Amino acid sequence: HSADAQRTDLMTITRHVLNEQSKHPEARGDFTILMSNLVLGCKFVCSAVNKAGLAKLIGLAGDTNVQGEEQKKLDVLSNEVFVKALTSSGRTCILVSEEDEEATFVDPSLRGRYCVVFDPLDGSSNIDCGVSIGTIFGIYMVRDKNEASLYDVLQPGNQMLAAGYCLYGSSCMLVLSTGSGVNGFTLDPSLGEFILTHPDIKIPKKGKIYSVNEGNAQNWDEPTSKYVENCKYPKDGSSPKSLRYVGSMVADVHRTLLYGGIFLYPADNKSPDGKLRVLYEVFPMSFLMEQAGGQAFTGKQRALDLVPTKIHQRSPIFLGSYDDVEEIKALYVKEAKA
Ligand code: P6P
Repeated sequence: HSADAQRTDLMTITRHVLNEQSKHPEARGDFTILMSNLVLGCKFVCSAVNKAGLAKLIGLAGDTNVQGEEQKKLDVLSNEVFVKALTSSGRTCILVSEEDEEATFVDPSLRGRYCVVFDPLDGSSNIDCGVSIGTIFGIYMVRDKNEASLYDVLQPGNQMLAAGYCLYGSSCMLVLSTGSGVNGFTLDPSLGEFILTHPDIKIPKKGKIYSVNEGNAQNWDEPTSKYVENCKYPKDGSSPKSLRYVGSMVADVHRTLLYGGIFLYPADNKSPDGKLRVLYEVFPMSFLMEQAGGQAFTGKQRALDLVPTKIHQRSPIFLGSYDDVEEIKALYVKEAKA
């Protein structure tokens, strides 16, 4: 295309998902409807997050706002918006949210074939200081919507049909994979549309950045300690890696995806399963990394092969550039054999 033609050939996320759907002749458009409701939720959260600071400024936050309503915390508000948007889509059956202790089983009259696991506003403790935050989601197909049970969401990540995140940062970016590669869409606020800006994202095979909370170093196990040591004092004479750690998973993973490198949230002797949640943090980000040519490892196995037994279960996670994860994997494998 000429640049001009490209500019007028708007590839919105809806059009992109429709194109993807046309590759599945049996598809009935349900996934497209599901995605458009998920996207609506992201647009709402993007707008609410951008106003949050202002809301605080004009005193809307805290006890009551000008309508005298109780000002909800952003993560509670975001969760309500996603639950309502997904339920009313008529395409979902079970919802698992970081904000809700129990899974939501959609009323049978409104049930569809998809199960959505999500963190509506991950990293929300960072809002007040203006650090980027995000929504993370994964999508499973229910076996039988009339016999829906927790079993349908206690599935390994390798059963996910799609996964993605929305980053609320300097721009609002939705990164999505439906199983054939990873694509990035940027919200154009003047159109209210997510436009394809990063087609077919591939993570560099090896990176120069490691991303971990060094404050936990005294609690790390041997393989993680050795790996991080080698990032800082390379034995092969190569230059040390840079440390970049935002403390907001979506921001750290997005940078890793685009620039390469490795993101680590290891187990430590205080939290043997690490901190990040399997269903709606570890699986979606691992799915995206593999689709982009990277990999994701728990310290024991390929992350997507892990079979969860509880919906809020945690797991250690090492994800990012293929070669970087391969290095730490070798250290864990060696320890397992010792
Ligand atoms: P720590 C944010 O609270 C979060 O859930 C993730 O977004 C982030 O990667 C992680 O926790 C940061 O945890 O222990 O390094 O502050």
